[in-house]
Amino acid sequence: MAGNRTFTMIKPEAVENGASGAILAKMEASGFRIVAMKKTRLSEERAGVFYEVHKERPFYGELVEYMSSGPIIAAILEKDKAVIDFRTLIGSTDPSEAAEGTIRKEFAESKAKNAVHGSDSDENASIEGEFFFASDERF
Ligand code: IDP
Ligand code: MG
Repeated sequence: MAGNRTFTMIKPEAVENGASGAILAKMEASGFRIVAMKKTRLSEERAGVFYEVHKERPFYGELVEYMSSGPIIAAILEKDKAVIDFRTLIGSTDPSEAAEGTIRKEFAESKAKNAVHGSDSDENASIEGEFFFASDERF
């Protein structure tokens, strides 16, 4: 995956609240093209592997439990400077610190239940995309 792709998930509480359509519309309206997308549910084990980089953080157990608590929507997105521009679009991890107009400002409930995931580097975008999608699921 080149530097023009990122990976996102719409997290369980946003899917449950019926916000997926509005969130995806905001992504597309901001110039991100959907390369791959699926609705799925992470087992606790798979959520643990996905977030393994955070294993030593105090919120790891809570994060794994939450991310496996219900279905999510996973997607690969494409745009110039995808990783950095998408982080700008979603806003700060804690929605109380997120800028006006960002997805987390509008849709997140809390620092833990913060509506969306966005990759933090080109390398992780590639790893995370491969965690969910085969090459024949990308268009
Ligand atoms: P990011 O999603 O903005 O990149 P990270 O620091 O990578 O933030 O944390 C991954 C996820 O872990 C966050 O999106 C959030 O769901 C959860 N998280 C981060 N910090 C906390 C915290 O202090 N308490 C509870 N959950 C947290
Ligand atoms: Mg992160």
